[in-house]
Amino acid sequence: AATWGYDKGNGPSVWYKNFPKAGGNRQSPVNIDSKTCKSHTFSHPLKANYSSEANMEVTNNGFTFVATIKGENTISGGPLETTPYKLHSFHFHWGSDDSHGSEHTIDNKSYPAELHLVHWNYQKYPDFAEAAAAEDGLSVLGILLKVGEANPVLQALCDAMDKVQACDSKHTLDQAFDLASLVPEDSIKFFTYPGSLTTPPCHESVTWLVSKEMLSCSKEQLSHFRALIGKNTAPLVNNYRPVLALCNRSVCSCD
Ligand code: BO1
Ligand code: ZN
Repeated sequence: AATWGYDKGNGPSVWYKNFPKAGGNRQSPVNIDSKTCKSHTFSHPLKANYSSEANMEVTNNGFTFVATIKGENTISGGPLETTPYKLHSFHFHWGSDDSHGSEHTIDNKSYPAELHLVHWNYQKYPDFAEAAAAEDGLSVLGILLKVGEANPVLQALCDAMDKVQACDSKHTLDQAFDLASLVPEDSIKFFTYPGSLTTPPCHESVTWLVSKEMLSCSKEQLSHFRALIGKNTAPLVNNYRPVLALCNRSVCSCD
């Protein structure tokens, strides 16, 4: 049996038994209280320097839908200052209906899904796995999905999801994927706090960046996420970790 998952016997509430870091005090996700977080102005604006990815490979690994990135795409500014972090992969978390599915919540409100663009401090840690365990190793840009208009950039991914409905299947996109259209143009307005991987081993290695701008996604598009099959032949849904205590941390609001 899998050592972790999102089911009753192996879900977030018991992860700490096999992955003790999950019981730490720098864990993610958290609720972001937009009214009480402190505003902060960093010296450099947060900017993603993304381009288009040819032959992007996507996988249904039974836990999520993940795209692995070969090209050089970086993010810097904000709490990362002038250190570029390189895009390694992106994936999503989602629910079984529109009322839940995001990992972060804003003012205690959940959204139907959340995109995670995972970057690593590649100049300091050439190996991603090493970065994933280092306190300044990773920075994840989280973008909440809200129900609304169908999103053309997400549609390319929804079409790719249909090719990897089976657990542990892969597909290579035959059209270049425009990574830049996933993220807000120019400077990104965001919340930031120090946190962790939201899945085991829950390393406390992530500078979290949660975009204030959301992506819109139609109900029809969300149905493609929920049609993916998970490890146990059941639909892959509710692959999110509920929020954890902020403990001795604060969230900064940055425009
Ligand atoms: S997330 O963005 O916090 N949901 C997140 C969670 C896990 C990973 C990246 C981002 N990556 C994991 C890999 C594992 C590996 C671990 C440590 O990093 O999926 O295979 O063991 O390197
Ligand atoms: Zn994630």
